[in-house]
Amino acid sequence: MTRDLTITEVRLTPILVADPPLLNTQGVHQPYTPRLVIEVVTADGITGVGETYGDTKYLELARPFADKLVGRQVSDLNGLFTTADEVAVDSSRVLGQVDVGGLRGVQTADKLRLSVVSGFEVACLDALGKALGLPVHALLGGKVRDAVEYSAYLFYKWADHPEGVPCEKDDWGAAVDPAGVVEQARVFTERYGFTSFKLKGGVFPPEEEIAAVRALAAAFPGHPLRLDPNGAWSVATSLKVAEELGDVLEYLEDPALGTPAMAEVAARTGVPLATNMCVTTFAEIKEAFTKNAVQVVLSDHHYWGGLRNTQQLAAVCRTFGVGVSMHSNTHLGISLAAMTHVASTVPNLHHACDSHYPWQSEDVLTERLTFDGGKVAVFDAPGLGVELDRDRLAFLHRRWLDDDGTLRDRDDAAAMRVADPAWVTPSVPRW
Ligand code: GKR
Ligand code: MG
Repeated sequence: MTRDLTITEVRLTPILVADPPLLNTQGVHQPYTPRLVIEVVTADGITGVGETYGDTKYLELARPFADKLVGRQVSDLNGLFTTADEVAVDSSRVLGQVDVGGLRGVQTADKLRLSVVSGFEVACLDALGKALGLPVHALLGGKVRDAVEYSAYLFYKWADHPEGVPCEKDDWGAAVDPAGVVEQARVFTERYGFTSFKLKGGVFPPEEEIAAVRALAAAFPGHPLRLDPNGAWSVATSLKVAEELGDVLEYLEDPALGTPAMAEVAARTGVPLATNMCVTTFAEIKEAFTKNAVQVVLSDHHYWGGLRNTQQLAAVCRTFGVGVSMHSNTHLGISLAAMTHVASTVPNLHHACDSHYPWQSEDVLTERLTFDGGKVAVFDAPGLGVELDRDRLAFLHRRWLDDDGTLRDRDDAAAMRVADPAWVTPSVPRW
């Protein structure tokens, strides 16, 4: 039977999803975080779904991009990139790594475009898979594993958002010291069966975070541990932490900011360094690999431009003997499904991937994805294997519509200022 794969409609639904008060070096998560749900509809009435960042700067690009896709084929994945190049990026959105104070590296025009393209690529793959009766992993060449392992993503955390701030309650409690971090890790293992742990650091002075990782090592002997301060430390501090935790760390993630600093650290420690901050684009690979600055690159399919670019990154890493795994930001089940499909196809994936998903109590799917023994089973149903819950989507969109604009752009420093009016984004290195 011949299918008509022409895109006849693209629907964009910005939403706000509940987020607990998770701490990082820049501040604290807002009570709600923006995401964008993308739907592409084909002439045959098949709908594919994708998800990406929902802040204004992404919506600004997604809207004109969506208009350009009507009339094109969902199978024309390469065309997504050339079409995206036609969308103008406001120059005020383009920032360097240090200026942006962001947690995801430089913000070039291309990277902003790729972050948008990724959500559409996933939606097109979902639609194409449904049309052909094939799972997304089959469209990517086929899975090489039946389940993908994830790590418990531990955060320092307040029990609640600041008083008076409208929010959804969570049942995780506080974690602001080693005992709290170990307790959080226990809950993660009980609920999801994770066996490796990543602690988001850069929040407290390094000695306190070293103590937390030591406490984790004592509570979970032999389990892989990682610490990620998002580039908050100097080279000297990074080396000190590496020395003190070298016997228990699987890797240190972005201890210092930028490739030159990471290269200095890497040259003087045997602890592997991972990054989702200094290698976030293909253009950044050459310098980082030549300087041997990183031993593991954490792809985020959102800003790397999708699932096929993630496979290409994995191939480059394999060529240079650099490890590859996956980073995560706040995301929902559509993205977890997409991550799982692509991760299932990467032969050289030797580290558990990160996922924020357990922190998200809300989703836009009829059925949440589940972790069994810390793993997500790879779906074999056509497309991504997930189904959109339209009522939930409408509810979360209504929240976005009702917002006065303050939550439509993620701003961890602004959220911190609600509790501490004197808070300014710390300069780097912080310690
Ligand atoms: O959600 O606070 C957070 C994280 O710090 C996130 O924004 C980072 O992008 O998870 C990330 C990381 O590994 O750096
Ligand atoms: Mg990181």
